[in-house]
Amino acid sequence: MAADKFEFHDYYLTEELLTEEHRLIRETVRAWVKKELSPVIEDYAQRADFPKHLIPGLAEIGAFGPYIPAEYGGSGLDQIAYGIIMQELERGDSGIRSTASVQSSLVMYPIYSFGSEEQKRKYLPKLAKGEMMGSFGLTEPNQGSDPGGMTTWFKDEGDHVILNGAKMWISNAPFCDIAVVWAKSEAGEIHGMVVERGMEGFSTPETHSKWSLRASATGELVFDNVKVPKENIFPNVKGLKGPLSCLNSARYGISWGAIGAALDCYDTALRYSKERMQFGRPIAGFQLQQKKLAEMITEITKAQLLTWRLGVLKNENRATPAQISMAKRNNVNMALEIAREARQILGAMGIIGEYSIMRHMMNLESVVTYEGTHDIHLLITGMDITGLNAFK
Ligand code: TGC
Ligand code: FAD
Repeated sequence: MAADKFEFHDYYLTEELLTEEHRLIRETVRAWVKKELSPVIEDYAQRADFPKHLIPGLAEIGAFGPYIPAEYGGSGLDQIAYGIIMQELERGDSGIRSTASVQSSLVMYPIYSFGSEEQKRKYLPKLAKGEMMGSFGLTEPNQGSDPGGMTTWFKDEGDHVILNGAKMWISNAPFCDIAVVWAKSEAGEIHGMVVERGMEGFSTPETHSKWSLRASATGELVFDNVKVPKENIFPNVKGLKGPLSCLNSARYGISWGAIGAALDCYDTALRYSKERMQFGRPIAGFQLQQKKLAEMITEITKAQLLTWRLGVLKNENRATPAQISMAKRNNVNMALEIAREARQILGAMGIIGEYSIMRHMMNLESVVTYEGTHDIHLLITGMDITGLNAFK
């Protein structure tokens, strides 16, 4: 990949809305991405390999559980800081942001919010340090947008349960040490539990041949009569609202992350268009290219403002799930459209790995689907504004 020349674009001076601490975090993560991630990411994506050696560095910059209190190993930061970290990581690659989102919002968050004191002390400090990596199993082969119909189930056997079923499309599964798994009791109630690698009957086969998120490891979680101690079940939640609450946190982070991918595509296209000469002048001087670039920065600016406001509401515990859906849907779609337009500005050069645009575009095809598809988030907004449920 060509040298990382990324420059941040902040048309409405949103940096002024941040605290000194936020800016410091931004600089730290940005510098780490330039030094550690950018030089290797294209090679890992081309080989469809996850750069595992980056895990300690991610932990060091505080990418795992930034808003988890320090007593459990987190950094005790606010929600805007979490968003900034996700944005800077996704500026580098959505797959790396995915690893951090899953670890923070889908593994540490439920353990912190729904776990017993023993579970918190056992898992959270190691997860924060990257000494233990987690995955989150909600989706199944036959249940994607409709997770309430899951068939993974467990049977009560006194001091333990016996877990059977399978989860599919699970980020981090192939290398995870633990999995937060959502399954139904014999009574049909959804519960969450921590399944540990090494438990007999638990396997995590990798999913191959992805054209998207190639530098992120995706796989299945298969449970064949797995004996899970009852102390691994979350005591403080039951029902679909358990996993859906985790999604609120992850979707919020993605709404920031997608801006990072969009900024990287815009920045690359802007620089290229000023350098690339055709018909005796830089292509940036042609009105059609200016239209593309002007629309890109307009959409990025709108997304930056939307997301900053959402962060303030989240800090005040006032962000609703429907507001989060709106931001996830808008920002990921915005980033995907910018990636497509930016690719065209680079002409043929846009299709090769020397530039990051095509990788971002392919990654965003997963981001627009996972954590609730584009259509599902539209229906959540529709339900919120009309009071009518289009799902049932
Ligand atoms: P519904 O009957 O509406 O709700 C069931 C219960 O859940 C509550 N609830 C929520 N609670 C917290 N946060 C939310 N966002 C919530 N949405 C609903 C609801 O109040 C109710 O509570 P209660 O107490 O009455 O029982 O549920 P439904 O079955 O009709 O489904 C609604 C729907 C379609 C919106 C929901 O299921 C949905 O969001 N589907 C999309 C599935 C999804 O997003 N899957 C993501 C899997 S994880 C993933 O993709 C990780 S990618 C990671 C990476 O690499 O970054
Ligand atoms: P489906 O639900 O089958 O949907 C197919 C199409 O139908 C979509 O366009 C959808 O919008 C549309 N549709 C569905 N229902 C409706 C409706 N009611 N009205 C209108 N249209 C509808 N899951 C996890 O649990 N953990 C993970 O870590 C995880 N990581 C992932 C990583 C990757 C790379 C990918 C691609 C997925 C991951 N997922 C994960 C799964 C992801 O959350 C699901 O793919 C997603 O929720 C959609 O489910 P589905 O693919 O089964 O699509």
